[in-house]
Amino acid sequence: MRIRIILLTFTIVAVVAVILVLYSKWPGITNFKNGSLISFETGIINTDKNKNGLNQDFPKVSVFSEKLKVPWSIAFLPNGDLLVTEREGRVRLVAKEGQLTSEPVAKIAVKQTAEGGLHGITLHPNFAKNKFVYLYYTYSENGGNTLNKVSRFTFENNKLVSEQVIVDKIPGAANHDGGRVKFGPDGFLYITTGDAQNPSQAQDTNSLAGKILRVTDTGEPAPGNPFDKRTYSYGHRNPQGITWDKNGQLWETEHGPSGVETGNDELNKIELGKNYGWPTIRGMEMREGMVTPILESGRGNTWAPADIAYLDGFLYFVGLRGEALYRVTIEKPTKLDTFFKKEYGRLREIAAGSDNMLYVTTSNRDGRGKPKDGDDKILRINPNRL
Ligand SMILES: [Ca+2]
Repeated sequence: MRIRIILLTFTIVAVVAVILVLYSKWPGITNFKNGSLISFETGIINTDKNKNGLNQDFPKVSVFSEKLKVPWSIAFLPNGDLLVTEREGRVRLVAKEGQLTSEPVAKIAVKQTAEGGLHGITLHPNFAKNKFVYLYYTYSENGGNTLNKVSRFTFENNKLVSEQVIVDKIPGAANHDGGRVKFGPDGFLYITTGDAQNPSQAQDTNSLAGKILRVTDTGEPAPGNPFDKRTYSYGHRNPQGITWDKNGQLWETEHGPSGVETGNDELNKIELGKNYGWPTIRGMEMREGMVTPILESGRGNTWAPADIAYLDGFLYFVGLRGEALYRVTIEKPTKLDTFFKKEYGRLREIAAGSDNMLYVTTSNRDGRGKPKDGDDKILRINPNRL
């Protein structure tokens, strides 16, 4: 009898120990804090605190949503849901808890090229009243040429309807199609355009290529623009990210040369009417009348920076070929911190949510990456835990 009790006790202790060890290593469970259970798979946190959008208990990184295909850009709806563009031409709805709605909000007839397709998305500053959503995408007039346009849609009953083109005939190509659209603190729409593989266009202030454009919400040149055109700044190769800091300063990320001259990716401080030098100067080269970047990746080193976001004194941007999250402070933007190098593959979009978390998309299904299980994903990153 006594031996049986000892054996039974021993067995129970062993089983409990095995369960505890397995539980601590289980990938679906990353954190217990304040009695809340956080699931790595869904990113859902079982606590009331996230309802007020100020929860700091999120893990360092969790998968917020998955099974997207080349998510290019995110816009947060007022209710916390997300609109996400997929490069093939779909706009998807992702609920604020991370569930992807199977039926797309819109299917856009894009021209897909190596880099072209459906790119940026942004909401009108007065979206709550007018329901306007803006998209940037690549198209063709006759099947042969490649161009880009920005259109305004109305969001109704979970669909995008009533397309109105506001800027078209932006030069396009297989590569260097720009594509970020965001409204600035001045209420005007900023549009990044690539040089469309024709570098000299970036220096022509009459061309829409290789620019940051600034337009009204109907696509007219914004009052106060230099050159009386849509051009806001010029001499850009392929700007992929823009954001404003707390002082209203505009920052931009831009791809440097590829191929044998690869590297020299740029972080620029953008000012009205300035020339950012492409293709005349590269890296930290200086030339009268041209602006040298604040920071660059160096010859032979690639970030391939996509979008950039500002949060709490920091600029965060993500790298495609660099496969990392990068961070600088706006006080000293020359010191670069690098996170998640090669952990999640190619990263394209980064947006700060109203919960002060960073939402980052992978781009491993774009033909240049190695897809992992569940790709492409939206990762939720807690900046307080970096
Ligand atoms: Ca430059």
